[in-house]
Amino acid sequence: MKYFKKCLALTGFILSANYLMAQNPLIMTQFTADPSARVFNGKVYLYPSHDILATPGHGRAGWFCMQDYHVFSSPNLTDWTDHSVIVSQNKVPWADSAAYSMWAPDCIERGGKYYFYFPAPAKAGGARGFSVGVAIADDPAGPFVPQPSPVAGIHGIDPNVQIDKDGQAYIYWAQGNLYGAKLKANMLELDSEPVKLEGFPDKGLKEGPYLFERKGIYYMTYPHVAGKIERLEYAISNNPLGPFKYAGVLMDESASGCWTNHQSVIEFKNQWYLFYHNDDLSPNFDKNRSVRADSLFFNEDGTIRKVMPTLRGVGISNATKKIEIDRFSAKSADGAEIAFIDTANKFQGWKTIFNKPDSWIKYNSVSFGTKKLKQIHVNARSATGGTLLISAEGAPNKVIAKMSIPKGADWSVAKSNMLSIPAGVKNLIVQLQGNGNVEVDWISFE
Ligand code: FUB
Repeated sequence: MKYFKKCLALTGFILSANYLMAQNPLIMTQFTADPSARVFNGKVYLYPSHDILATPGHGRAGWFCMQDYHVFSSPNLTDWTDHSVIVSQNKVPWADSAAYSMWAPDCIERGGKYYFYFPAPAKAGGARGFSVGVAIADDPAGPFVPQPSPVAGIHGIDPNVQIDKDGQAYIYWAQGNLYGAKLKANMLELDSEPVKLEGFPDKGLKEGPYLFERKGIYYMTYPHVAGKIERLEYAISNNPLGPFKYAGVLMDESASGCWTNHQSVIEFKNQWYLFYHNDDLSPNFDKNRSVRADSLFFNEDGTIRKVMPTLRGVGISNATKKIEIDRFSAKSADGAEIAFIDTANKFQGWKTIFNKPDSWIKYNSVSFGTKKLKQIHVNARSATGGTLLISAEGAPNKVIAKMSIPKGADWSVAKSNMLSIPAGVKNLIVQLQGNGNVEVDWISFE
């Protein structure tokens, strides 16, 4: 079964199902990139690209390889449902079904219909380079019906569509620089000549335009190669088509060296979020990326505070679900190392290795709800045997459980009664008591 799941994940053919996922990266069952997040009907919908590994005859080895799109939704930014494939290269009438280049998409609602925009190369005889297609659905999770032809007048990648307060729709795309045009109310045809958007740095590739409006300011966010790899920047305007004024860096180049980044920004339940990607599940090949989310904050003057990427990400973790403490909020400088559980199947995620005396890790925002939870479960193994102290952060920190992990080579779930029972939302600290070597996969409460 493990081998079957691994094959599905590597080839990108994961079956439609509900998956519980949280933290960064958001999706642990397949590679995801170029996230366009949207709020529809009180839920967050995520429309990412779907990276897969090229295989002989299917895509170009060593390059981006994408044959379809999935959509995911979440009511709380913690639990995500995969609604499976919504558009495939071999079901788009005009697209080259052997191109494996279904790059960054977007989706928007108008009049109760959902318009999904995606770039792809056309079949022989069509336009050269990338065109932008549209697929339409009655529900944000599909089914989506691709239109017979791409949008006339657009040659480029990374479509982004926004509808202004007056009802006028705009479409943006990239081709080295950023471009924009008005869209007709049918959302399928341009309603103005495309213009190159002005006000961005002259040098270095710019792509992935994503516009949003807040308090009358239009924020154009975009990845830009200012140095060697992409970082996220933004520019502002009082007009959806500019001219824009460069306003700063939204997120620095990734520490891991992932060459691309790609963003979207939403407000959900009174908090703003930045969705972006990194190469968490494929640190040695940055064309297999994974979507992340972190909170975004504005200054009083409307400028955006630079977003620092975290592993903890966003959302509140339910104490009764598996809490992956390796997606930590903070940790001791020494010890508490993070490593893949199985380097041959990175979709299994990470483990925390407590290998220095009293090393610790902190995981924020765990909801203990109102039900009295009595036991703690820890999936762990230990080469030495050791003891973990689990505390709920407060004043003073309170040890809520003490867990003995027996010496042994195999993973097993250790269970122990709790010493005290926290309520509400707490930050957890897991600490090795004294010496030892203890590896933890996840913890959970029952
Ligand atoms: O995913 C393929 C391309 O990489 C996207 O279209 C760009 O924005 C970059 O993320």
